[in-house]
Amino acid sequence: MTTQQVDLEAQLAQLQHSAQAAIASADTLEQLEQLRVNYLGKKGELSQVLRGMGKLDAGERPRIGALANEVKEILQSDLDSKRVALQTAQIQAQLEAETLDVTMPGFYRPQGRVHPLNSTIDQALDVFVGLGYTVAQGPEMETEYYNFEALNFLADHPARDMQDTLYLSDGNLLRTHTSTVQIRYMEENEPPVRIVAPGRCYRRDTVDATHSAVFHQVEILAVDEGLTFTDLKGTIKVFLEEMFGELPIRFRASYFPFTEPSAEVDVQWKGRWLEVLGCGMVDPNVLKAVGYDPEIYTGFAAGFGVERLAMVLHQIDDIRRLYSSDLRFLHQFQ
Ligand code: 2NL
Repeated sequence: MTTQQVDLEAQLAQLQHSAQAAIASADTLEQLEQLRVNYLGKKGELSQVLRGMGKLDAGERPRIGALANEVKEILQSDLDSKRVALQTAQIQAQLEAETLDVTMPGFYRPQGRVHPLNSTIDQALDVFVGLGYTVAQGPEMETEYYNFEALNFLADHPARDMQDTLYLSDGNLLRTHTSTVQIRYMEENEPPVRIVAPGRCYRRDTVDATHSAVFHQVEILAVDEGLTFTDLKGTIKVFLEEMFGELPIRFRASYFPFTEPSAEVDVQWKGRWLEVLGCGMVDPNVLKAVGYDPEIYTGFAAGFGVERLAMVLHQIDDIRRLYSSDLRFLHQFQ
């Protein structure tokens, strides 16, 4: 055996020994990959050792070559099993980190509720949507035309007074009812019309137990050929039955600028007659204002204050409670 040969054999043994030790102590897949490059890569240590084979006698090369292959295969197999071990450990660590302890106490999340004004609006919309009405909405800032003129309020009507209506400095105003939405809808659509318009309204008012400067209204409007006061009465009866259950109701003659004839409706609730809404046949002047021919079409309309209805339904004694955001109050509903 030549010294060259002994030398190479020793180098291979040394390489195998140090590589195996390094592989065994690798902690990460990145480190392992670095070791593979360092030992078995094209410019790695094994390649360097094999470069020494050029100096060997031709007869000795096969044995050293075979030995080198053996080392390479051993290291390759060590790398493979170490990689599998590291991957398994990684998955295991991840599984342990993500373990869900189903016996842990839950987080307390306070339960939200629907505000009584919104549940009253929702209830009313459900009834009218069930009757085939479409929900319509519009702006809260309005012009005098949509809030008063188109609704047949005369120029000197007291409701138009600065005392009652909130005017903006540019001459616009905050709507005092959602009839504005219905006028806008009729301008854009031909009959038949069946709409329900919920929304926030404003008035210039001193706040007390029954008055609020901001309040909510729901109005309905139907326009078609041949609609009569009887259609209005039937619709109101169905609506109030859905809201209050079957109670005695009565229609009293009344007056609104935008309906003729007009009526106010009371329900008998715990032995007392309570006024709950106003209604009537759409005034021909209102139909004309939106370009409908009153000789062909008739309509009926109704409107109610959401606060008032919610107060009757839930026996609330002061309208201000509906705006106080007092959870002790709000938790009682729904
Ligand atoms: C009430 C009374 C009412 C209407 C609203 C209406 C709308 C148009 C045409 C005709 Cl576009 N009428 N709405 C009709 C009668 C009564 O509301 O006491 N609301 C709180």
